[in-house]
Amino acid sequence: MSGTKRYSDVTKPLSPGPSSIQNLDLSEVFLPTQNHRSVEKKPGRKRRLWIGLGLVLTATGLSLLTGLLVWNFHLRSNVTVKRLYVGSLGISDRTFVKEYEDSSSQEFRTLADQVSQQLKLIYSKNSVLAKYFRSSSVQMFSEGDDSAGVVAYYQSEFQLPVPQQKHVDEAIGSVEELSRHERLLLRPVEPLRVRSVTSGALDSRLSKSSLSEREPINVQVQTGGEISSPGFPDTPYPANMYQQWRLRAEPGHRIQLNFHTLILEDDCQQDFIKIYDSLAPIEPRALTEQCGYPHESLSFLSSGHVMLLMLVTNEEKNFPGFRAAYSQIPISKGEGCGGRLTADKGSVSSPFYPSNYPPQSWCEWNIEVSKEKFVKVQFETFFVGNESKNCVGDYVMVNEEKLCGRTLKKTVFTVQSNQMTIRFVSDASIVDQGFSATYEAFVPSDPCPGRFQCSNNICINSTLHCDGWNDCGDDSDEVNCNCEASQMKCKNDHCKPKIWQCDGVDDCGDKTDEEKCAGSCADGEFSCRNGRCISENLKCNQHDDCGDGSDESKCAKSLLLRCSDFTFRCSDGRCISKLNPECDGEPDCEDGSDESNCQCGMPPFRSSRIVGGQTAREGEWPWQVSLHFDRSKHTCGASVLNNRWLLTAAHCVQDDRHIRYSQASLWQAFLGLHTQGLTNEWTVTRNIQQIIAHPNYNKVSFDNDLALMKLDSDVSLNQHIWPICLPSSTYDFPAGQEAWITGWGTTQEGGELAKSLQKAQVRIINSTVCRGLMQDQITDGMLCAGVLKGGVDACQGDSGGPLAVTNPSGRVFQAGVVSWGEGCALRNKAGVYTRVTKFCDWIKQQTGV
Ligand code: 4AZ
Repeated sequence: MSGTKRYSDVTKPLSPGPSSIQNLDLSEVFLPTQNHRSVEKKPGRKRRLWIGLGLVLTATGLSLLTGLLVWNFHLRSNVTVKRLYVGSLGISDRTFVKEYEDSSSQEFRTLADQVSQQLKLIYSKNSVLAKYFRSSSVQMFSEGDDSAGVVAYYQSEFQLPVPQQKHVDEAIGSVEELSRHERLLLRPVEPLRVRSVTSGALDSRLSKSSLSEREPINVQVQTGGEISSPGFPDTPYPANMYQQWRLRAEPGHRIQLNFHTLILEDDCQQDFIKIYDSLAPIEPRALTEQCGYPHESLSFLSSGHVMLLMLVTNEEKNFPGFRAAYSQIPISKGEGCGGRLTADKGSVSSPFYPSNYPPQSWCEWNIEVSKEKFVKVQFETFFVGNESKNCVGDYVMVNEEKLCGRTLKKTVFTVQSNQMTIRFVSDASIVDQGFSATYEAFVPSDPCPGRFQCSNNICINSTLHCDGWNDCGDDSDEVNCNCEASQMKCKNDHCKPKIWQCDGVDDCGDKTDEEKCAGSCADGEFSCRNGRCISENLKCNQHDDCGDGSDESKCAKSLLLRCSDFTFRCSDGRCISKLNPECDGEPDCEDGSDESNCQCGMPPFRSSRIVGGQTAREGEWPWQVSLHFDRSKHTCGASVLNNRWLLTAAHCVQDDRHIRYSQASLWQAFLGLHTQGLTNEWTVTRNIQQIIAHPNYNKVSFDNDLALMKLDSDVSLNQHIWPICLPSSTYDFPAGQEAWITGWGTTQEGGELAKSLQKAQVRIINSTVCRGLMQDQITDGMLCAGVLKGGVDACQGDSGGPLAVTNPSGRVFQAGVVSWGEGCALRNKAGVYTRVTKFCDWIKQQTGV
């Protein structure tokens, strides 16, 4: 099989050539100038001469421009370009023989010839295609999906005028339809029974003349294995190249391709991978395109027994590349997709969830619950195709309602009957992660037995009703409440815990909980971070009225300011007023230093026990580390700072009377781990070479509870092992902000360690409020977070792990290190964390991170 050729958009200038600009007849365009002059007032002689000269020049310019436009139009409409279309043609009345794999065999050439003639005949049925078609060549054959038949992969060349490109693309698109109706096309030579034809224009980025195409790599998938980009993991991938991996499984199977690592340049115009549900890069069969460091599920499935992976790189900035594992899965009839469900409660999800669903899937679940009940379904996650009016492409159908897009406005759907049909359909291209949902039967008179029903039909625990939190998502659990003694009533009738009053966070939503506070600013005033009050009108006026830049920190434009504790310092030493400018996707410093060093904090998956938490998804927290002591069990958590350094708590590495916790050689770090005791291909274990506990760690107060661990050798970063971003010392984590804690700590005080990594959401708590809650034990180096109504917290064994906050551009920063607390998850108690921003300089000094 020969590889695909280079695809130059060869331009063929017909007439006129560029020299004809000079040949344009300019004489008549001078006329208006002369006419014009005759109606003018009489200026002086010299002035007249200048005006005349000016007019002549203007007219010449105009005529040249007109000439150019005419020439350009004329030329463009006559220039023809070569356009290549890649396609596949299924033949049902041939049986695949080994010789078809050898392009020099007689059998290959005979069938290739027949296919080319067949294509010519197909194109001849369409006037547009017939006019511009030049030739076809067959690149390879594969066996048909169900072992019967043969699939030919070909390339057809068309020579067409530029303006016709769109029409030809459309006509090519219609070939699929055309061939569907006319099965026996070839006459007078031996006819081929054509089962299907699919084709599309070649991706234009493959036409760059600088690209060097490598020999395609053929991969037999049967026994499973791994593929990786050239040079991985030791050197970056080569520049300017185009490599194909052609994966083939046994007929009757599909291929699963799981990326362990995928790190390319951010710009898909430069470097990218593309996966096709075919052996050739046929655009209507493209499943995905990826570049940068993707955050989505990187597990892909084909519909049949072939798949193509393509890597294209350009000359600059080469990154590590990828490593992916492949395997084959038998295609069975049911495949766990669809069926009859008769239980009163259950769950459904798209095929292979949380992997991306395969193309051309069709599943139908028929739910039938007890006669006197109705059914409701709640979607937990929903990533199904693009949102469009009629959901063309991939969709979910709940009874007659079609759903598509990448989150739903409504998540609960109810039917007033005991039957519900859920259908999932995916088309032939571009796949996504799919959906997961739970369904439940309910008695019509009591839709949420024992629970509270929100206006959006979600049922929540009754204890969450009127607790100050918007648990329904539409606030319906927080309206019309009778406030308890421990709560205050906001003007908008919401009840909020009294301890949230005057904590600097607008908990009510109408600021009533922040009014009439000692030292608070009056109405119409802005409260600066340094405590000053200034008029609201002075905000964002390009002047530092607060004196700490905070009145200019959330404005469209950032100011260059005198440096203070609240201003970000660029590498060039200058300070800017924008709050948290680092890694927010916008260069703010003149030297761009706020956006350098930003290859951190991107979790690979979009996220939809610790106490009160839930099991994390595998790979969701790639910076989370499990520290094992004395080769026994999990003892503390830590976070990945780079390929050599971890951050943990100093109290984890303090000797006690019997045990030398400070001895590096007794510790082991597990990176990329999800379940304790279950290491897999993603997990990396390292011994610890060095431990640096903070020199001012205070055993009594837990002040400065921070330590660094150096691994005994570098780890290679990948989708399962990735550093979290360290904030600069001026980074602001305001009270009320949502944060995540993760770890394998006990799921209740004095309980058992968790087996799988747990995650839980907490909120940053104002330090003044926290001092009140924690008997004044909170120092400037500590940060409080938690859920004051109780039930959610870090606990024993979570120590050393990160308190993580996502910035608006999706990067995750480490706000704290799990340090201490009074018990775990108690009501009106906070979890206490080491405040990372206080220790940036120390960390940098010790590790260079
Ligand atoms: C611990 O012992 C621990 N509730 C960590 C955090 C908290 C309590 C205990 C916070 O590692």
